[in-house]
Amino acid sequence: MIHETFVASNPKDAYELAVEKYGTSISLVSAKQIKYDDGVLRSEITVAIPADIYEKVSFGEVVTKEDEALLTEIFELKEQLNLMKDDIHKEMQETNAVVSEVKALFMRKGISAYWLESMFQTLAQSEILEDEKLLASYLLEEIDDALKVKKEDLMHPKVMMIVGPTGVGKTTTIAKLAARYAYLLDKRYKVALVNLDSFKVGAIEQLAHYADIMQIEHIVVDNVDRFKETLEELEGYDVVLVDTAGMSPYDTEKFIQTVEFVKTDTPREIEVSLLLSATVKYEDMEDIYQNFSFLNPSSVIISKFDETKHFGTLLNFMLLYRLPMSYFATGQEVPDDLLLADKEFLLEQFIGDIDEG
Ligand SMILES: Nc1nc2c(ncn2[C@@H]2O[C@H](COP(=O)(O)OP(=O)(O)OP(=O)(O)O)[C@@H](O)[C@H]2O)c(=O)[nH]1
Ligand SMILES: [Mg+2]
Repeated sequence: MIHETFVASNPKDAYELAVEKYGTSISLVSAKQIKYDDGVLRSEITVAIPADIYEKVSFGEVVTKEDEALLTEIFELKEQLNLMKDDIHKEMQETNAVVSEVKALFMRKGISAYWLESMFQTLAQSEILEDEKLLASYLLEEIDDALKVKKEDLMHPKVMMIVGPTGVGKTTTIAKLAARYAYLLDKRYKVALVNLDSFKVGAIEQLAHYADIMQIEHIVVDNVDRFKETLEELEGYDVVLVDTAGMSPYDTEKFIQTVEFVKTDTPREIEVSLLLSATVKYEDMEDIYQNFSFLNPSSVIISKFDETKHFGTLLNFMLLYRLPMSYFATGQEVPDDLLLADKEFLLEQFIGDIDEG
């Protein structure tokens, strides 16, 4: 095995650079967050590459100097054309009062100029740009189209792992989901809880407390081998819910440990859900997503819906990252404060906020 280090702004991008170069047969050796001399925090990922793959990639194909020069020239021309196109659209947007007004309103509510401008570009010369109400409804429809919902699917047995920053409501949401699957649906599913959080004082008791009330299986696991065994032992269960320790998006050590759990070779695929709080500010949301995306979440659960009236930031995040939403947590009450993710519900909140100006 040969080791090579890749650097990017977050662990996932660094890992993807490695995969892009060497394919998926690499394995992760270490990951660090390092502040460089320019003051910027970067992620360094070291991977091990099988020797034959390393040689093939390093000495395999030879691109001639002429090919390289031609490709660079084509790329630069394309860039110039794109810049010219952007300038024309920008001028049109700046001189149209309806567009400026609607853009300012949506931006005040958290939607990014980037997304709005791309929408206005697709409307160039359309009459929609002449009428504020029409334009606002068009944008709302586009938001509706872009949002994705992951339908609840309990047809097949599943292992659902919830990850997310500290204190967002992972354990509370697991308890709500456990109650929902075990008692509140037409069919009563056989549910077990697995707790990987042996970091936080009281974490074991917190989940055990809910498990005792609901009378469902609860197992604490602190290493990957035991996790694999536990999932095998729980094969007869319909749903295994896995609680994890809260992680700062910058705590690379915990990420590596969690990746090891996610990668565990088990007969059932581990479905990772990222829990995000609706109250987080946009920059943090992006940092959280970029770091947690390393764990390959297949859906997002939004918590603390009840703690804000402003959903623009959340919508903007969803527009850019296009992750399917699965559930909304709307308060502290177990099991009541949980809803299936619903675009209409989210948009209604947003429209309410827009109507207030
Ligand atoms: N208002 C509100 N509070 C919530 C919601 N979900 C969880 N909480 C509260 O948030 C606090 C933290 O919840 P936990 O479930 O312990 O959060 P966690 O993500 O497991 O925390 P760590 O394990 O420490 O990372 C508790 O007081 C919960 O009652 C929600 O949807 N709305
Ligand atoms: Mg917890």
